[in-house]
Amino acid sequence: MSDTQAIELDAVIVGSGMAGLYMTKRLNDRGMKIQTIEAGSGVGGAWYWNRYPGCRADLPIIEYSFSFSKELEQEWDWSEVMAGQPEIEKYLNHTADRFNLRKDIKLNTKVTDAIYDEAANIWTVTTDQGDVYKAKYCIMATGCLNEPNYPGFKNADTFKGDIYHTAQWPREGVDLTGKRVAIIGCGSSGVQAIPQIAKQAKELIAFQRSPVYTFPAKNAPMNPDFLAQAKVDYADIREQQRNNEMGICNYRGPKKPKDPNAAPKAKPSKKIMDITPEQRKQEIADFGVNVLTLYVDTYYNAEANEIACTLYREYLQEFIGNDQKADALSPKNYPLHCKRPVIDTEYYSAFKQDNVSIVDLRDNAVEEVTATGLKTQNGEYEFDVLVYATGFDAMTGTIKRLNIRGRDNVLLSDTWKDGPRMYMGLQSVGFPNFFTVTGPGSPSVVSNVLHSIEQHVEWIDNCIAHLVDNNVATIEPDLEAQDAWVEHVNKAAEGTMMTAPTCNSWYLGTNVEGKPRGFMPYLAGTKTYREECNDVVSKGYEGFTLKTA
Ligand code: N01
Repeated sequence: MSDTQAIELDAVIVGSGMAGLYMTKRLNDRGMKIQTIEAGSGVGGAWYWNRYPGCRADLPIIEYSFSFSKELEQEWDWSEVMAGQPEIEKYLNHTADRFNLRKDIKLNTKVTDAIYDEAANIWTVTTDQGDVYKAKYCIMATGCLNEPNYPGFKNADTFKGDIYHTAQWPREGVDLTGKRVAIIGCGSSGVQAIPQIAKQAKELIAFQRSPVYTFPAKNAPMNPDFLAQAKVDYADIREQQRNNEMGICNYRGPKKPKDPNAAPKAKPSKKIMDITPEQRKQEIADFGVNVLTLYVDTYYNAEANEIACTLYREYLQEFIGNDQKADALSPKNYPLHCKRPVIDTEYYSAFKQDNVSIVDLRDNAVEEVTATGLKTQNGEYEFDVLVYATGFDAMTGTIKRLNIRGRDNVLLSDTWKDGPRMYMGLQSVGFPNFFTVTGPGSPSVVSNVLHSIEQHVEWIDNCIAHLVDNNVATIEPDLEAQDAWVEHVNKAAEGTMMTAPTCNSWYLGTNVEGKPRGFMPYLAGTKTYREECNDVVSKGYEGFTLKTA
């Protein structure tokens, strides 16, 4: 398509998940000429793609919902405490309709290139449908968990049965009734899918390389009185979320007046090292196994962590009863709190079913895929359906696969070859007027991500308004500020279990072969981060260079 056919815009937004929808609304409200481009056939991003059985939120939905519209808060009724994927997808579609966003969203379209022309100060964005857009601003709202990760097993394409990835589950669903199913992986996706698949399949074999520490989700149907009260309390709930470093306030309903005669309520200890072995067991008995996540010392003290891990394995052994299964399901060799927390609904119960078995890959690696199943070092397994629950090339995967070229035709993926480099997770040096919502170096996935999305979208929107109002042509970070920020992000994660030498995770990029190891999100907390972002603005966009037209 020649330049004469290019569509001129103020901004291109890539993606129509939670971030893309809200970004579209904000720029729309400003009267900007925009185009949002979406690869899927519907809006919703992660909640559009991840439609595997059992997929649901892992935070209370009252807090994992948009806060930007009081009307939306009041008119939407949630049916569960942690809503499932269909309900969240419906909510996001409602949001798109409610705010008239669809007119700006082009579905079934993938961005292929985004190239900056310095002389014209314009981004040219092209798509696989032959569209060419020319825009002053380019905003990546592509999410942190978008690019599916497939293990590079030998002969992967020789399998004759059906193959699915949890992150690309067919829209029409899959009937697994009576099938022999294999599932590889046990992160949040595998842990949610296994109990549901176990209900349908004739046989389910779970192949696990790093069994998880997982805790009961405690999901339940939404109590209508609780929801009604939450609607009354929303302003307060949001305020409390803003004052919490995770963007979560654990709303429990209205505060009840204290009974002066009531006995003081027992609380678990703060540190596992402060209590005796007997007290530890007693606290698990009193408060449930979730208590292990409450001991603060387990997050940074290796000895405290190992005590918690041992207690976890004992709890598991007792719950499962079957020695082979308990042993294969027991997380070992890496600390609790290394990977993203996993919560579940009846995950371990599923392994008590006779039709569910587990193959421990720790000393028994996958050798190859065969026409009828999988061959590991110690055995061969046959099945009809292969499900990859093997996660994502997280945080950088999507952006690095695009042909994004900044000043001097420099490829973004080249500048990120040793790990992503961004200032505040918002912008990279060499890519003026190019923003990333919840980019590497921001709290994003180590917080209530929707809370972080809203904060980022609002920051970017206000920034663009500032540029327009002040006749600023470009904004771009300074190299020193970016280097210092990357260092600051690394420091924030130092000494935690998330960067322990025995830890591997998608936060660190070690789940993808060849990806450089480095902790990508910013761990200091969303409240701290918001203050840092506001501080940058109050100091005249400190660390950024703004050039007037
Ligand atoms: O992916 P994961 P996920 N051979 O990377 C295994 C969000 N999410 O899709 O740990 C054998 O966590 C891998 O093993 P290992 C949430 O943020 C949220 O489950 O690398 N196994 C691991 O067990 C979450 O953290 C919800 O040794 C291989 C699994 O595959 C994030 O998405 C629901 C392998 C991948 O686990 C990612 O979760 C779902 C190989 N070659 C997801 N390669 C909510 O609840 C990988 N594995 C909102």
